[in-house]
Amino acid sequence: MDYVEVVESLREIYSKEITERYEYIAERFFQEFGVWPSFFARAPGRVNIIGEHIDYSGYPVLPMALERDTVMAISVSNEDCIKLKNCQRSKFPETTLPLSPKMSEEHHWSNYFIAGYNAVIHLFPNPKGFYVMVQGDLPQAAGLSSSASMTVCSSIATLYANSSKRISYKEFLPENHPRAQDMLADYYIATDKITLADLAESVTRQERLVGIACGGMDQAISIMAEPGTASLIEFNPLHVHPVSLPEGCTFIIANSLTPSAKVLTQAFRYNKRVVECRLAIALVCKSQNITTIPKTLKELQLQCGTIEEMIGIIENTIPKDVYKTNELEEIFGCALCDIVGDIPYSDLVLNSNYDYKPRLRALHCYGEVKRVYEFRETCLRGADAERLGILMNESHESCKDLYECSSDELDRLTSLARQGGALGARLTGAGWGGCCVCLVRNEKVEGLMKVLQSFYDENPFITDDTVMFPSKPCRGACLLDTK
Ligand code: NG1
Ligand code: MG
Repeated sequence: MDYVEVVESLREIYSKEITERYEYIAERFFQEFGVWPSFFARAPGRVNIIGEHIDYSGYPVLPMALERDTVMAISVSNEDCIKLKNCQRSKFPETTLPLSPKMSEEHHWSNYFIAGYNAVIHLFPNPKGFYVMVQGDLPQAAGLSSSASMTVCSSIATLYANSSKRISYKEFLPENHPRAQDMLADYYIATDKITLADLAESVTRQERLVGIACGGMDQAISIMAEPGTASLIEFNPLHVHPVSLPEGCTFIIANSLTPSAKVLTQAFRYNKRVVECRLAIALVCKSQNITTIPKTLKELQLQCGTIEEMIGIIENTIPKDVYKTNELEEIFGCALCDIVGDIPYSDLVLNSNYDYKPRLRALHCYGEVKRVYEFRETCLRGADAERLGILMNESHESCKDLYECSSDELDRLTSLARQGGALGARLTGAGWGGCCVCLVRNEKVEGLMKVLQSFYDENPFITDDTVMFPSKPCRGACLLDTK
């Protein structure tokens, strides 16, 4: 495959800016490896519009994919290894991986590459070596899923590098098909080796090995997003339903500039939330004499009643806000690890925490589920943007007070946004820092951005457009190839 051909066809269909980015990555590839890349893979980050911290409880979420993404340039080699480099080499040092790589115990960026690689490599008995140059334009630890965009990108790059078939978008989509523009190879991925839903689930399982007992929202939206719409994502089984966003409105993403370190800080707070949800389930089971403890709040609800009824059940059966480890062990008559031991990293959580808040966490989840459904219904009816804004504000309050995953900066930024004309504003992603998302009428975008700018004026070093930008729903991951 000829790189010049790739770039020429990119020029035909992409804007100058996008083409220049790919050319830059290809040139860096050539400098480092002495050959040109034969194809590119890209996978987007996402912004979650509503439905926070409920994917791992089995409930639907409503994100959209971003234009910002991770891009990989690839060329298959004759070597028995993967040579992995990043355009930002000081931040992401290069490494060489064997064809059956294991994640390193230390936090290294290549673990995310390995997660995506290992999600698909079992499909190929004789894996091939290849060269990879990575470049991404998503801020890290900002709640925009830079991690999933990396794992997804490496999974489709690995699939394609190892597949013997080469395909061209021109061959399998009629020229005037809207998706022909994307030079998609995902039709191939879907029909030949693995379905997109199985791919998303496999990447999620692997990403958990990096240190987080995460749900599957980020990987699913990065793979399955359709251009122009947000998605309602349901789990078990995975289903993605397009959701049209209100016309005449824009979503603005604004970074609180405090990184959201979910794995390493404050007693593994993300994983702690997963544990607390399970403790809520177990407390309800105890009081209702249910002997087999379901794994998710959704499975519990399916046994006990409607979402509305669940809120009452939680309020009645989990009377206190805070429980100590020994209190819980007394109630259950066993060690906590017997209740939560199957949750990844629960041992680390249990070793460093003595207070748990199962009631508040479960109340957030059931309340948030109601908001997700209402948000979607409102969009289906042609969208009452004001109501959507209220739901987003309520979601933020619930994340702040019940789930305790906001931060002072996020609270300040979201209230500034509301003062500045946003219909609604809320943290997005795991929280504890990172970005917020604001819904605003188009005619008020400029005014809102001016008001939000005052948050950044306090920090004279911030000039780039990664801190605040409008976002449109973009398509999911794809491969770019021309042969
Ligand atoms: P972030 O931290 O935004 O990538 C995390 C989880 C999601 C979901 C959200 C909270 C990962 C990879 N993803 O997203 O599954 O639970 O938090 O809604 O950790
Ligand atoms: Mg992430």
